[in-house]
Amino acid sequence: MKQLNQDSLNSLQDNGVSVPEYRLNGHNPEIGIVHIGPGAFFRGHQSWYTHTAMQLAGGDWGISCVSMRSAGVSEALNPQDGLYTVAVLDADTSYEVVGSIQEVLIAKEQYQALQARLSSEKTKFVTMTITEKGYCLNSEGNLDLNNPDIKQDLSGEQQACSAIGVLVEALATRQKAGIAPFCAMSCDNLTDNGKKLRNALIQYAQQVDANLAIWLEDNLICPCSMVDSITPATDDALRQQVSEQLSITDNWPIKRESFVQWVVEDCLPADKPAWKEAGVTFTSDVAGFENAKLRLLNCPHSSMAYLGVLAEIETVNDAMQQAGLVKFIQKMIESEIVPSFTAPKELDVVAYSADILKRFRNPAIRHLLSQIAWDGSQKLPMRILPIIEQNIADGNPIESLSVAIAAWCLFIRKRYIEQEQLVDPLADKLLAIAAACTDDAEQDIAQFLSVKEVFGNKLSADKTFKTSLTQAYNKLLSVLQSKEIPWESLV
Ligand code: CS2
Repeated sequence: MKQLNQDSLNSLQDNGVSVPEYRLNGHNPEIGIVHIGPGAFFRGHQSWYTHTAMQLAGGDWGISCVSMRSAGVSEALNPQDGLYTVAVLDADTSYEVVGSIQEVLIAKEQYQALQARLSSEKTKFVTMTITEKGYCLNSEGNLDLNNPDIKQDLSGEQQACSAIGVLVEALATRQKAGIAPFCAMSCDNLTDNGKKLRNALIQYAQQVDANLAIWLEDNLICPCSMVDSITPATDDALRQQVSEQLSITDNWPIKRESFVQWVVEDCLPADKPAWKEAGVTFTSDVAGFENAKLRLLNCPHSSMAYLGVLAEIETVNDAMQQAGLVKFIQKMIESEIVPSFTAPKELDVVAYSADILKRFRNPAIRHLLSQIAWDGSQKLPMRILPIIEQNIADGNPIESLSVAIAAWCLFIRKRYIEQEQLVDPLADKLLAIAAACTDDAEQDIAQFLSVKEVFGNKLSADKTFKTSLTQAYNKLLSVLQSKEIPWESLV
């Protein structure tokens, strides 16, 4: 079977598959964007949007995509000239070959080439999906100067290993060469992601060169954005499905649902891809959309992940088959999440939330709860804890949100007891707490709450939260033994 690449692209058109017309006959757009973090989400979302923009309006918006350490994506996509398939799996299935990626670099091994790309005048945007931990922030949202990667990069002894260190070095080169900064766009599930990125870059620059920091204050644009599309990890079943449908071998296709949304703060330079025509929403109220998405999608997602893993449920769709669990989540949404924020005027919260639960039921997508459970110490402060803080301040209930946090604590204990890997940058610390747990809810919860990196000073010391969390933990301990978990009795 032929391999997907520039040569085989022309023949694919005959299979009824959508192909990047701007790349037919060997034409390649020049690189105008560097993206850090070439995971499935980026390839199903931002890369696809830029591809769609070039399908509609052309332009030199090829992407150089950068992996900080791992060689996997480069080994898979470089032999394919950056081409890969997006399989949209929903009520209808469709396949699209995406052509926006022009090269894949590994920062660790191709550092000089990466710096050259980032410093080039032709690079107008740097986008990133580096996950919450990639920003190296502390619980106050500032750059964590004690983070080992940041410490190492600031010492200047070796090439930078953090995305923040890499980007500031390139920005310094641009300043010296009289080239304006690139527009830096965070595409991660962080509240105020653009502001946090901008702060991290400027705070890092302050440690290196006060002049550079001032120049960035004056010139650096970091729009906030909300990104959304459920994109589970690729598996062999998908590779096989794609090769059967396209009669071609694709080393690393991507699967996602048909829903896709990108809402960006309306402050981008004029010279940009035709993202608007490709469906990107530009608005001055990203925070409203971001709150709605983090609270109505990511919070239920993580809640289901921890509760589901405890109950040995495998996927989101499986969890949605448990009527009691769904009722629990619905009650959480209605009584505790919806009252916690103001949605943008144009968003019908009830319909939006119902639609999210429908997306969770997509039978064509196997989204592992264990994957969503990764990095809880980084995700909870973005998607659940701010709701709890807000509800305490407003005198609103926090019972079911406390159940979700208690489930996270018990999930860590489960990983410890079963000696399974805990994927989390704070794994060592959290597993040490799990090791000392005794089923004495008061004591166990006090230990978890002492992790300030997660709970911050305020929630760590909040009595209302502590009481509610202790009760939830006790309730979960008592129901998890049941054969049929009485989910509704949890609130
Ligand atoms: C999920 C998200 O893994 C997770 O934490 O909640 O990746 C979720 O699928 C996306 O944010 C959907 O846009």
